[in-house]
Amino acid sequence: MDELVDQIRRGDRRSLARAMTLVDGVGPDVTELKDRLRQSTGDVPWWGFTGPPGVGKSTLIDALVTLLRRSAHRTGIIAIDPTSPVSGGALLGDRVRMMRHAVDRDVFIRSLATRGREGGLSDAAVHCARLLELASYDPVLIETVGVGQNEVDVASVADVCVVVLGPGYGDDIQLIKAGLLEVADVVVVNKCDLPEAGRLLKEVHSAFAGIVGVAEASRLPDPHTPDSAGSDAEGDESVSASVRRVEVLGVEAKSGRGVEELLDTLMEADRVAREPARRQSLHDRRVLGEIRRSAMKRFEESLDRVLSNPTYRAHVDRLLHGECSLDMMAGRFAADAATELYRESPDAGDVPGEDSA
Ligand SMILES: Nc1nc2c(ncn2[C@@H]2O[C@H](COP(=O)(O)OP(=O)(O)O)[C@@H](O)[C@H]2O)c(=O)[nH]1
Ligand SMILES: [Mg+2]
Repeated sequence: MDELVDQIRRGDRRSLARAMTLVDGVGPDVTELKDRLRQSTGDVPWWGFTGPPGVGKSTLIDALVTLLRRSAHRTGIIAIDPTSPVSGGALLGDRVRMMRHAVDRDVFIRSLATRGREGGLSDAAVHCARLLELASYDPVLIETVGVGQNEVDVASVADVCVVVLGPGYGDDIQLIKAGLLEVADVVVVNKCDLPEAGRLLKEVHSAFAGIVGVAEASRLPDPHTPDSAGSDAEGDESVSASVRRVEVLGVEAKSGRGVEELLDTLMEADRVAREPARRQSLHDRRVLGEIRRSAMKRFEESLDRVLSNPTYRAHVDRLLHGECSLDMMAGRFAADAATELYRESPDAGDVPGEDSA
């Protein structure tokens, strides 16, 4: 384990690739590796790119990586596709689009498929991103499909979140606004070479740009306000902890037009994300997300076991005969599931630093 970690730190790509396969699995060794990763990373902001399939995320990332390489940034990329199996078409497409970087030793691209993964995606992305960070890739870019109601919740593990839209892809601004505004730092309208893009960019501008009243529903509070959208720095103090400014940019990923401006914006957001207090809160959020996902998984498994127990037949009858409310019954099952969990792992009460009640 120590040797593997050392080799990754020294930049050995094969060890890195092997570790990425490892963290995708389970077992005591893997748990130890994951714990090590969690303890030795958290300094590098991760940039998330999300948007509908075909909007040009991979092309955009490719263009950004070209610029990042010019300024000697070693860049790690995780490309996630919720529909295709690992060897499938879309991921292959991503690889092809980023192929010119594939031979670059200072660029590392990892594809993750979500099929058959059942919610483990955020964790898989987190572990892989940490591995990239351990191998001194900075920044780490995560590409993920999704817009609106997004069950692939990878945007929530990114520290800098870019939503990519384009003509014909995600024109339903209201839906997008509802689903992603609270996580977006930057909204990019791609394919501005196409005539229909103008109208979309206008719409997006009026829906998103300069918004400073966005509640950070899914993020920990912070005074994150990149200020290149025109306001003076003096306004920053007055912005409360629960609001944030969303940048809007139009680009042509294919030709590279506008990508430099986007990179400037991202670099500024990255700089803000590195400020110690902000860094701490982002890292806490990430780790809390891990704890939550793991706890929920255990609870759901326990609840399923409890619900499948035949002795609960009688309780169902009581509910059907109106002898108790659904709330009462659900509370009872939930409590039983929690009790079962506690029985299975009594040491869960012995988390260091906890006072027992
Ligand atoms: N016209 C135009 N097409 C683009 C642009 N950027 C990407 N594309 C094309 O859009 C398609 C999907 O791109 P891709 O990067 O794979 O999208 P992803 O699914 O979001 O990763 C490809 O055929 C790209 O060549 C652009 O700026 N203008
Ligand atoms: Mg792609």
